[in-house]
Amino acid sequence: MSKNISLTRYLVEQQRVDGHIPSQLRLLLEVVARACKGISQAVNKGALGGVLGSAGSENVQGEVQKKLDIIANEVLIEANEWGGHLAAMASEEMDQIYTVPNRYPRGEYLLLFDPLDGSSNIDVNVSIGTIFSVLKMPEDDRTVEEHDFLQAGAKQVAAGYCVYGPQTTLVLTVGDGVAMFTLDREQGSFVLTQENVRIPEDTQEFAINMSNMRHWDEPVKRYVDECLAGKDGVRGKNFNMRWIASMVADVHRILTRGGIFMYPWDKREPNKPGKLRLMYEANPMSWLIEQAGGAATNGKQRILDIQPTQLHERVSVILGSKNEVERVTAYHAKV
Ligand code: AHM
Ligand code: MG
Repeated sequence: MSKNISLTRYLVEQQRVDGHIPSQLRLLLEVVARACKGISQAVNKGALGGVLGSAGSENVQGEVQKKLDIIANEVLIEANEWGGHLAAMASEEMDQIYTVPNRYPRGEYLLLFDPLDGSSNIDVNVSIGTIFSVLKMPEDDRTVEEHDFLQAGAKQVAAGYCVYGPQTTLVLTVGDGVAMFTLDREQGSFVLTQENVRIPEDTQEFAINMSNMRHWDEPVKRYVDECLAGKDGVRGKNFNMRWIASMVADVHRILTRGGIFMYPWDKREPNKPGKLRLMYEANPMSWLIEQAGGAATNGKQRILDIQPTQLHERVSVILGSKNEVERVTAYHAKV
């Protein structure tokens, strides 16, 4: 790989290759990346910036908002509302969609995000991140409504995340494989550090919150029991376990060295399909994983084929190395 390809250059080249991405989408991705740089700075300051701790409010899902959740949400909105590339935005931290104000030109894209995923890790200095998904507005020239966002993940035109860890890394797909960019703080720009990311089809590493084991459904229990049995069990090999409790960090590890991540439906709240949100967590991550040769299902079907019915809809998530995801999915079919 030639050295020092900035995100800007990568996107310009994507635009030139058969017009792979239109200029408005290029602008949108540049703006999202700029917002992520701003969020990264706030995250890095931590206690020095007075940004840690609770904001004393709750979001639409009844979860306590941290100060950084709200700051990250504002940074993304302020960066994106005036550029003319968007029609509307939706966020984990906002009950309703946010339509671009009339005083700004309106574009053809819809942007969804979880401004700061892994909120429980903010105050303890563990990796967190921003997840985003881009859709096209189905029709121009009318008021944007919530149902315009309710498109299956297969319709995404771009998706990615930015992980704020020991390094700040932006990971992106526009449907042409997965590329990773590391923030060079001296240059102030994201630099391409890995192209054509591939996930190994097999793995010996699984990620799940084991404290929920007693609530799991039979197929998930069977899969994890078999992993735990190790070399002496039916799988004939030992498995390792990781759980960071930040989906961005767990997915980043899987894109880097393989693995399987599960946040399945469980019996704690049987009426909820899962904990994670379909539109701004599961869909973008599933597309990245598929673009890197992995798989993502809810145990029964491909996540990207699910037709959403609500903006903040939840979903059961099983994603990562292809053969392992297919195995857990097959266990569900046998129930
Ligand atoms: P959040 O968007 O409120 O941060 O919640 C999503 C996070 C995921 O990043 C992570 O995989 C999961 O919640 C962790 O849940 P748990 O605390 O049950 O382990
Ligand atoms: Mg989240």
